[in-house]
Amino acid sequence: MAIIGGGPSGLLLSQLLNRAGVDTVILERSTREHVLSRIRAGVLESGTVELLREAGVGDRVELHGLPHDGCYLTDDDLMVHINFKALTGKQVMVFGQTEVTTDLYSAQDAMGTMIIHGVEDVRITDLDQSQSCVEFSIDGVSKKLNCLYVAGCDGFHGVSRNTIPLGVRREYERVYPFGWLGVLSETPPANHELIYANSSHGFALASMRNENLSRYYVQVPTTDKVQEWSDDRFWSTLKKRLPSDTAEAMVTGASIEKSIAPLRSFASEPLRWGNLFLVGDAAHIVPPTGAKGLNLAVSDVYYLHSALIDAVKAKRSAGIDGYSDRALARIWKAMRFSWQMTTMLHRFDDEDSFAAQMRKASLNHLASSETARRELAENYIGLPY
Ligand code: RFL
Ligand code: PHB
Repeated sequence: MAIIGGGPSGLLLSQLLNRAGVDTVILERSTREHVLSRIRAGVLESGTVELLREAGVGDRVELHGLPHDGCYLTDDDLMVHINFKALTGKQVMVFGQTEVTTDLYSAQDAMGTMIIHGVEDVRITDLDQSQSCVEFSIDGVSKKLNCLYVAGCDGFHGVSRNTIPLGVRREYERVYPFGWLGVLSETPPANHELIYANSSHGFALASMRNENLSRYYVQVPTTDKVQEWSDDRFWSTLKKRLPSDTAEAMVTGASIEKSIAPLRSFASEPLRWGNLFLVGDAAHIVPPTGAKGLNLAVSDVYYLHSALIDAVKAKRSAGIDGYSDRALARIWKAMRFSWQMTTMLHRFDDEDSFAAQMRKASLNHLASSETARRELAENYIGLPY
């Protein structure tokens, strides 16, 4: 198997395949240091944690992950508690994507998997033949890799998706008119559970990595540049958006990372074309408001790894034939949830006064209806595979 992309999807898929005796080669454009320095997801569904365990990389999540029983959605000083544990019996785990990726690289090294960093000009060919081919160059030298199947795990800006002819591909997209400015700081978290805050000033999120490492986000215009955001400006903006008690008590400090991510919903269908399978961000993007991106990449891997093992080891094709439809059914539900959370919690620049009232009403409804809270909790902790 050729796996394009050494992010979480590519690494996890490779790890699960290797454990079942299927050989893989991973082709990654960036250096390992670069992949490991990208601060991204922080919330893992229990299904994600279970699959990491099955892949033999569950020890550190278990030891250092922070199990969360709930989270808060707020509207100025109104705080609505969503008690996942009471409403669904499940929890989520707060554990950084960088940690997951670190563990996967170590496990893959121990397996002796060939991971080639710094690949350029990747081209996938012969997808309709019994053997396919991936051409690439490394240090200016052209190489060719023959394989049975190709997994496109190369993220939103990768090459795999565009290998599928335009006439076959259907794409769905919504680009939101704002981004998230994220800050990592060595300070204790503002609250013991995550706070998703709606306010008249815009959205903010208070998250964390551990008891002395906080992760915060504020909604910003897509045109903003990181250099325009001093630490002081960031903290004062964040404080205006969080409930006043939390803002007053929170500890601030120097940022150790600061970046802006645009928000979009995107899906490309189908996920399979000949011997090529798309996985994770290569096929779909959700706005981070529902904490679903990495978890969706993992559920794709869940469906695909067993299907590929069946195809390679037992020559049974039912699994790979059904992969696209099976994965997309779950993907669209997570797309809906992420879009709904985003719409409910963000201020749109050109919005009318009615829109702000709708957001307030949604939060008031959540505050008064256990049914509404359960619906949110069921989606947040992760729909069944
Ligand atoms: P990745 O992580 O983008 O990895 C793809 C890899 O492919 C490489 N690549 C290529 N390699 C070879 N040839 C090419 N032509 C290539 N083109 C690209 C890239 O260098 C890269 O290493 O995709 P993957 O593996 O599918 O993983 C997806 C997740 O990274 C992503 O969905 C999450 O980070 C999204 N996300 C969140 N997800 C959650 O489940 N919970 C969260 O709390 C959460 N928070 C977030 C997030 C994403 C964020 N940003 C920055 C968009 C918070 C933020 C701010
Ligand atoms: C994070 O901690 O980075 C994080 C948490 C929850 C989200 C998005 C990002 O919904």
